[in-house]
Amino acid sequence: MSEQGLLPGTVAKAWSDWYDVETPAGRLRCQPRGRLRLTWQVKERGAKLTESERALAAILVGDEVQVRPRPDGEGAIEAILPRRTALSRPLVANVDRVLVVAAWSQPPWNGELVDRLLVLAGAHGCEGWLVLNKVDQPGDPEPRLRLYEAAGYRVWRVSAVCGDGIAELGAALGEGVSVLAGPSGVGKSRLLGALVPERAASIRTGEVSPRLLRGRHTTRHAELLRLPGGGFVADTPGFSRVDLAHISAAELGELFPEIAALAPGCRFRGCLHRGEPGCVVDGAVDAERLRHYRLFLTEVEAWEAKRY
Ligand SMILES: Nc1nc2c(ncn2[C@@H]2O[C@H](COP(=O)(O)OP(=O)(O)OP(=O)(O)O)[C@@H](O)[C@H]2O)c(=O)[nH]1
Ligand SMILES: [Mg+2]
Ligand SMILES: [Zn+2]
Repeated sequence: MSEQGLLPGTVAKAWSDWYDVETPAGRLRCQPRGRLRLTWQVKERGAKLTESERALAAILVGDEVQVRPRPDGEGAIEAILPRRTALSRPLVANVDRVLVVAAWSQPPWNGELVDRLLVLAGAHGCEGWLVLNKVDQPGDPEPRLRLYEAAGYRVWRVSAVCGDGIAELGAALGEGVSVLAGPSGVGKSRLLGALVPERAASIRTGEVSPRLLRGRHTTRHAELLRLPGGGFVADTPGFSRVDLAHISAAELGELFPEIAALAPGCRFRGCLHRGEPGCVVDGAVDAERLRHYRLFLTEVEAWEAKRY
């Protein structure tokens, strides 16, 4: 504990009116002191904040805080440290990596969603890792996985059911905050259970607050679980659709590492790789990845057109 009696902590769970904070002294239920102001500022995008920007202005799961423990075992959040990153879906601050989970063969590969999630992770300043779960299933996704590895992504082959690769993945998550993302049924929750056996057993979907009887209500955000070897991990519900708003067309090419690596060879600086003369990506980048890049490009341009 510091001289002033403050403990460092990470917000692990946000309820409607208090926060569970993981500290070196254990997990404390905390309320923010007075009118605590975020040192981190919502991006200056004009005076009017969107709904998601307002959400980001609150204390989030993943925020690093300083807590003053109280004799009753609860605590007061006295300060919030500057936020490094903030994902909006799920709403989690300081995410270091997004584990994009897909299944070995069932449910079938959804490359568009995988690429979307990898792009979003990169756009938020997080690493994107590809985690192929269910290696116990038949099938041969290896050629595809090697393609992602060649592009520069970290790829993991695991089975939440058989335990293959779980210890190695858990060890690699030993620092920072990781979030599981991906479509429904790929085994994110089961993977969380394999990574954090004792805590995951107590987590149920729709878990309700002990204060339910007083009116409010269930958790608002993802919950961070402490991994046995260090670091935190959060599950998210599966989804099939994510938007790429707030990414610029110029930025998008940077978020496909194999395209970014080739771009200096294109004739025009700022080439958007859409068939411009002297563009070198066609034939050099996997056709499916390139198709997704071009699909996302039309989307981000449509978002840009809406903004200006
Ligand atoms: N064969 C096999 N099945 C698995 C594995 N991991 C998960 N499953 C099964 O896949 C199904 C879906 O697993 P979940 O963990 O609920 O998937 P999820 O990604 O959390 O799905 P949502 O919560 O809907 O997003 C369950 O029947 C799991 O038992 C695995 O490694 N191998
Ligand atoms: Mg789940
Ligand atoms: Zn080009």
